[in-house]
Amino acid sequence: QNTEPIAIRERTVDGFTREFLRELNFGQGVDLSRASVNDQYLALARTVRHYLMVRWLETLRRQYELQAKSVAYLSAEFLLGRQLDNALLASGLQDVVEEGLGNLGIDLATLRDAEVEPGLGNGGLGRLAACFVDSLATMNVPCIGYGIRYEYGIFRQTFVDGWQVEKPDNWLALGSPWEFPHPEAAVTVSFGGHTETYDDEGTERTRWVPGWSVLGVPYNYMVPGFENGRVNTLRLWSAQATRAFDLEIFNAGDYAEAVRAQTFAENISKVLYPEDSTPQGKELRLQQQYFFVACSLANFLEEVLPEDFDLRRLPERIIFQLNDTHPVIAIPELMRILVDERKWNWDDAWAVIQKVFAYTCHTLLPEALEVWSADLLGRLLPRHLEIIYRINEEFLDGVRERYPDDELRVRRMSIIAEHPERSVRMAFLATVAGTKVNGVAALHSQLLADKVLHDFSEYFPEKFTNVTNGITPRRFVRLANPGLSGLITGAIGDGWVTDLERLKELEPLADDAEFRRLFREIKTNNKHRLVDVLRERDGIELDPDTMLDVMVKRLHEYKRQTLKLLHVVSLYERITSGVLDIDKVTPRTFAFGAKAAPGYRMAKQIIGLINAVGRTINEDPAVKGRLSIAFPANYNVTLAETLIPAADLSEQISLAGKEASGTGNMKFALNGALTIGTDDGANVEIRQLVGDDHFFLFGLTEPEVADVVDAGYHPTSYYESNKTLRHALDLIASGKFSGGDRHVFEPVVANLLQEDRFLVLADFQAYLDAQDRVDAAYADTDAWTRSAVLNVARSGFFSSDRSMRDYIDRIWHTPPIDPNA
Ligand code: 26Q
Repeated sequence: QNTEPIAIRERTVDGFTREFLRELNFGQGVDLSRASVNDQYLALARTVRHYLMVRWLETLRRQYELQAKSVAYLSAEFLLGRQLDNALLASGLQDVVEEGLGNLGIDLATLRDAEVEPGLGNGGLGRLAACFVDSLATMNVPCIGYGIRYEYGIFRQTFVDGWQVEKPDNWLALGSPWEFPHPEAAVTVSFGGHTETYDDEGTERTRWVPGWSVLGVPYNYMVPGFENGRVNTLRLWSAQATRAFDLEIFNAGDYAEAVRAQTFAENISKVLYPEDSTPQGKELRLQQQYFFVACSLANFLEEVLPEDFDLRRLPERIIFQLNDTHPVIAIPELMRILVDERKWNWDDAWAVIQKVFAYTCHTLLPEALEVWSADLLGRLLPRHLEIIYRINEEFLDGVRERYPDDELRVRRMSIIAEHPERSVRMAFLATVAGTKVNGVAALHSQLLADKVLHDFSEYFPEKFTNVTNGITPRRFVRLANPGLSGLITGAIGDGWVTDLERLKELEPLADDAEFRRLFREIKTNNKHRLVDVLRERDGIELDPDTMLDVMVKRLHEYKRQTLKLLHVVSLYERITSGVLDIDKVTPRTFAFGAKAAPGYRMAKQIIGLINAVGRTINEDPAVKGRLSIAFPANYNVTLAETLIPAADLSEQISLAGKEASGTGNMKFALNGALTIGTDDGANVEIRQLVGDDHFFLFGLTEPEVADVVDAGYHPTSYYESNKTLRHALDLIASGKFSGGDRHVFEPVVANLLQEDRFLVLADFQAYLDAQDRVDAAYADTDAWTRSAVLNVARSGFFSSDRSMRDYIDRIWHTPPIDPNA
């Protein structure tokens, strides 16, 4: 019997048009004359999805036949961005669709804009996961992304009087055409209860008697490779009440209680936690973590692997990559499955565990390292806590053996912390159990091994490695910057889209005046595109004839948005007080984009201050045409895609040693912005590759920071000795930006003067000096453009395809799949 998927649809304009109208009529139940934009968008998305479907089924079938080793990328966040354009690009349907819709009088751009982006992540870590699965599909590597289908993603940011107000992100309200729910494949996940031991034919075993459970329903998403026919799977889990749970209570006659139970279960995947550091230790967050990890392991072991698979061979078939500590509970979960359910002995199970997990760390801030109280863990996952205790005991036995009479070291390395309360250090657990631990940029991996996990890198030197982050050139260059893409392809062919190092071939063109002219023209066009978007989206009027200086990222003190702001305030203060001749000031637009965690008060204050300074400066005729601030609310992937290609200057100004990598920095460089930045995260590697002459470096280095802090840092001494700094801070403190009210921004000023944890004042003068160098460089348009071209030409290293190759070589050892097999 023929079980081949139905043949691919005709890839012609007529073929497409037929399919599209069919989807509109039969899928949406409307005819073209009455179809809303959303109807048309949904029909188009479903049509495109159908073209990819055969490839998806084919990929799954081939994977089942080959039984090749796969990557399971476990991540609590996948910040995908809009899907339509990427699906069109991957399937090669862009032209056909544009023409077909055009014939029907429909504008593709309008439908594109109808898509609400799935914001299932906070920032860098979630976007990285999305770039990685894109690269793996494009490189023909089998991968399943596993995560959570949050009903509400990252909040929608609005400003009320300049203050951040969060609105729920109801991204599913109009339906999501990209997901495939599979309720029949639901997995039961249990929580709570107690453990007990029993005699199993002479062996003492433990079983977990859970207190309650929920269902995990998988929703599959396509992850299409670029023009290569592979479509991998992203599987996101949604929580539902179990039948048993419901029925039991229904039968007891308590209808209200049954409905309440349902709500309780569904809460687990209700909302993404918007904190991206200083984790709060909330019970629901732990429930989320265990929920998606338990679903994913069960799914892989029971559905993806063949029924009779011998789990002793698991390392031949899978590597579970842990995206930070959020999925680390997978480690005791797999131990529990092997030891309690499959009745393996402990050592055999432990041997397999140590081969199938690898851990990526994304932070250096001590307060961002995840720790769960033993009390909470024991209540929610009693068996897992016991397993963690045993892992720790056996690990510490080894440490004692290697370092006799060093109890201090043993206490430092214990997975269990005792103070301020007994708790589990998830990063330590991941390091002990995993085959590899990696940081996300060279400097970060070095600091990880030397500082954060120093005892561990001494104990397990072979486990520590670096994989520098990357970004997908498909979304962030090819799609986001069609003008530049066309210019590049015209010059060197289109191979760069999947082999980004080929951008090197552009280097000689940096000296070609005509190429530079075209490059500049594209930048200007991108600015005009941004002008249109910001006018429409935010009512912001942006001047396209100014230097566009951009700082977009989550709001965090360590990222130092206040340093950027002090630069702006200082320029304004010096112009208005007559110290600076306005005619000597390069006209600039300072663009900010940043969400603050809702509970992070200082971050919200800083947002209020940026908006307040913006209002004052933008209204002041004294600096009109010279200085302005644009702070569009709700910076997200979609806005990044028009903002980044328009930028001239990229602000990457974190305190050295605090930003693990950064990935925005890479997106800007690849779109021809120059970077002003500290010696931090991946900036270090960007500067090394593009060259010092094409990068504005400033500020303390990481070892210098350590010295300053050790010597006792006193921000007031900088305030007292630097007049420019003093005047800028005094202007804020004077109430100039708060209608004369000196109290409003007092906390921000006081914090900088009294504490300044991230040495903003210490780096202030160096930053101003670097900005003067920026102005001088910008004045020579040709030299600036030359540097911008070289930034593009020399940044091919930052493709996430290269990151994937590094993971494969150093960590995963997944052989490539022969596309003809
Ligand atoms: C943890 C527990 C409870 C609640 C929330 C969290 C949580 C959620 C998200 C903790 C951290 C995050 C996200 C961190 C993140 O995005 N880190 C960034 O990762 C990027 C990719 O590696 C790096 O480029 C950035 O430098 C790093 O800040």
